[in-house]
Amino acid sequence: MNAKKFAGEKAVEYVKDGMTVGLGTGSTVYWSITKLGNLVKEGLNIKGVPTSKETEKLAKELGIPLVSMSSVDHLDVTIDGADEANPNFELIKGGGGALLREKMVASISKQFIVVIDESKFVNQLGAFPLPVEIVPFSWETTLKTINKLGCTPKLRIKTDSSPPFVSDNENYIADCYFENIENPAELNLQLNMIPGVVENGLFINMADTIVLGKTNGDVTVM
Ligand code: ABF
Repeated sequence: MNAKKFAGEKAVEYVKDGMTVGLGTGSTVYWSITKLGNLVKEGLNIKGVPTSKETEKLAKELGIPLVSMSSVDHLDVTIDGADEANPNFELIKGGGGALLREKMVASISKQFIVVIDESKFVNQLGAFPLPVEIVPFSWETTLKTINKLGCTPKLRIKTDSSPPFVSDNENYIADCYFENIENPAELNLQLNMIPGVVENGLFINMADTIVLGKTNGDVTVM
């Protein structure tokens, strides 16, 4: 059974008529967006703010009305996935390369709902390599500086060729192998102080609700 589908669809219960909704990126929030598309066809009145070109395309295909983030002061709710989440509701995001826009959208949302399957819920962050968005200029220098924080940073390349992966914002992504992240809040600040780093995938004090789906159909809301 599809744990991601259970979690994604459950989160839609928090979306009410007239809301402006941040639409995340990834295969779990896909189910939220798909359900929202069906509800829009049945008359639900929402405005969506996509967190990536991938999500913008999906939302348009489903007929969800979209507005630009700059046209609103805040969002009523954002639903998005995560690569890891711990009991403090600290997240690693960015496996899909959309972390910058995801963090910006989440930052102006009254409620930020994270949808995950149980494999993503961990005691300590870090087994998943931390995505960090960096500018292309002298990326090698930036990786060397990131390395001094105690990780092995690797430039993300396209799976089918050698050129670097390029984000929606025309930047590169470094996947940083920490193994264990003892103090995510401190690391978040340290990374963003590095010249050349645009944003990192640690989401600290941002998630309000975690919806966790299990393969047996159980859904836990935290
Ligand atoms: C997105 O959701 C990314 O930040 C994160 O990498 C991804 C999780 O992917 P999935 O839901 O497909 O497991 O927001």
